[in-house]
Amino acid sequence: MTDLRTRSSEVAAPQLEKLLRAVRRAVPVPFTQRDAERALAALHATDNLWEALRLSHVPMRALCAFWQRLVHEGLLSLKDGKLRFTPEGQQFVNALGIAPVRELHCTTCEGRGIDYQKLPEEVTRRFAEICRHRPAALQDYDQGFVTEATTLARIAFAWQRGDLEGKALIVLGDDDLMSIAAALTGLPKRVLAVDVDARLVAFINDVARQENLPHLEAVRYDLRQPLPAVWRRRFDTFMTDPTESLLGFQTTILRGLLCLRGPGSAGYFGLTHAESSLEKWAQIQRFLLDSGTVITDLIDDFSAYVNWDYFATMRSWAWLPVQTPPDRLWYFSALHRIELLRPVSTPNTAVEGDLFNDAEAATT
Ligand code: SPD
Repeated sequence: MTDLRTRSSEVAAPQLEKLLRAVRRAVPVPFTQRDAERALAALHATDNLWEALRLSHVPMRALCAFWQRLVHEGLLSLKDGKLRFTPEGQQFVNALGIAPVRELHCTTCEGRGIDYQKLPEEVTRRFAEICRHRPAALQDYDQGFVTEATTLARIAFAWQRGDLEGKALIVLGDDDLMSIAAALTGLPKRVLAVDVDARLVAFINDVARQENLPHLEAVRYDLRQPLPAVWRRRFDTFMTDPTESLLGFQTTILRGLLCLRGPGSAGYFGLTHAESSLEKWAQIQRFLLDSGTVITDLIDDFSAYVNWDYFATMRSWAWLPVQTPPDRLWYFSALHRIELLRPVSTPNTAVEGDLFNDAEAATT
């Protein structure tokens, strides 16, 4: 006997196929059936656009095209800036058997698996005070810094993994002020921050002087240029949070790898779903393996980003079905730790081209 649910899923499955084809025609970004299911599950859980973005774990460009398509098909309404299923849309997700996204992570550590409050209280207090005067995020360099809790949690995590205490740390691009948080612990024997942004270099060096952190230094450096010989194979650990065009990402990681002493050294970076499809994640994972590293840790949604004030000029603003300013944290990234297995043999040449944009870039 064919029940109502079976009959409606016979209609819904081809309708989903049609939606997938339309999105794939509209944008040059991978969009899988599972992406569509994740996006529907998020809309099942919230009617807030920014919350739905966070929960979907789908590249923003494809997600926005999907939302537009749902509206076009009469499955989603946009009344009062809210994304709500129409009765037909509700029937559609029910027929597909899609459950709402569930958030079951630990509320104490916010799902990071690390308690940054175990850092000395003085570190968190001084870091909070320093951050009050930090430079604003600049769109030119795709800056967008993480919450203070995130930076401290990254440092606590690296400490736990043995990548901080007595080690030499380099931070490539440091609007998150990881170098300062690391130096405040007094654990690393050396902390060097390199950044193209002269404001950040001056800020970090001022903090080093004012806070009496003699092992902390910042130097202006453009990652497009070959890595200076004085930094090659001099560090045990690198940390970075690269822009996510494939070229920008690979350039940053390759410079980081060149800094490492050799096998056993470690690197940390973040990667989002908002600007990187799982196809890009796969490309990056292949690149990491081919570069002689292995991923030892991957914690999704570890890093939460403070809303930058250039949201209305980022390229994804025009894609949104409703132009409503972010009213909560929505941009998150997965913390990755990699460890070097073999000596680094990558070339150290200058890089040309657009480091900030590829088809999936959304917040540049
Ligand atoms: N454009 C604002 C956000 C930029 C953040 N860049 C780092 C992304 C995580 N790898």
